[in-house]
Amino acid sequence: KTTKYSNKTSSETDKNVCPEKPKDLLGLRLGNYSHVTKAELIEEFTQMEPGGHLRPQNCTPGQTVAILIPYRNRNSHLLVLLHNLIPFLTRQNVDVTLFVIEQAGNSTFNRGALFNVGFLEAEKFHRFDCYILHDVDMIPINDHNLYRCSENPRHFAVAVNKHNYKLLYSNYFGGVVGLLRSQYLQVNGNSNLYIGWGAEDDDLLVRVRAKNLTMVRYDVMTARYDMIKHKRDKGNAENPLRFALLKSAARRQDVEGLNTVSKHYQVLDIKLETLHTWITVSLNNSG
Ligand code: NAG
Repeated sequence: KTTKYSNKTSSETDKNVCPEKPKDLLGLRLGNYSHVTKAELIEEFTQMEPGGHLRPQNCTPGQTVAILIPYRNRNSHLLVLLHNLIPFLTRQNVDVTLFVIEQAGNSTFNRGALFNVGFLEAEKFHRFDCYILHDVDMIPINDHNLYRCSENPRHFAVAVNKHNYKLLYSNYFGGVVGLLRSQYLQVNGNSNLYIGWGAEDDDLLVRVRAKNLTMVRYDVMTARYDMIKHKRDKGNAENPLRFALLKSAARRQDVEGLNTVSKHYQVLDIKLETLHTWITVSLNNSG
């Protein structure tokens, strides 16, 4: 089996186009949080093609989607995410490739830069139509929360159990968001300057709005997530500079982001595995 991406849009192919909304979606359901091993997932998900590519067998979706998952040392969370996400995406008829972007070493975690790296590295495989930026601990629990991109960037993780399934604050843009490829380029991706925890997601929303895009959301019933409980990660301390950085978000937007990330990273390894494409990068946070 080899991974194949169609280079035609669905309207150009004679194969039947997938319906925008599949009929057999489950709606709100319970997540599966049982312990699972990678071997068990590989055995269960025979529909996966190398590199973590999944696509419907009987129709062609209108978009190709890449899900980018920044990662370090959270194996059990990743396995639970995949255990839930792969069946969810299968039911949603998504043509999707899963990318894990692992920050190597002990340097402080930089979520924004990892998304930029994921975008650039994913583009070397395929120009995906839609990029979904996904935390490793966010489990979507309603199938109607369709993983596709639209005219405006979407905030997917609206209602999270940790916050009683309510929106945390009106400008919250964290957890899971989706942008068309063209939108990610337009906003110049994420900032690379947020080292440690906090506010890189707020910065992304500033960038979105500064380019006259609006954030869109589904309702709190649809856009529901369970967050896997965990303690603050080592190597991801709260960033004390985040408030100051956030103030200059719009000013920095065009000179710092996707267009400057290449000087911050080095790819150490890329593996096309069954469940995902795994990209290990070393980040040089000082550049
Ligand atoms: C906010 C953070 C944001 C984070 C959210 C949920 C700031 C300025 N923003 O307070 O990055 O996603 O909490 O944990 O710290």
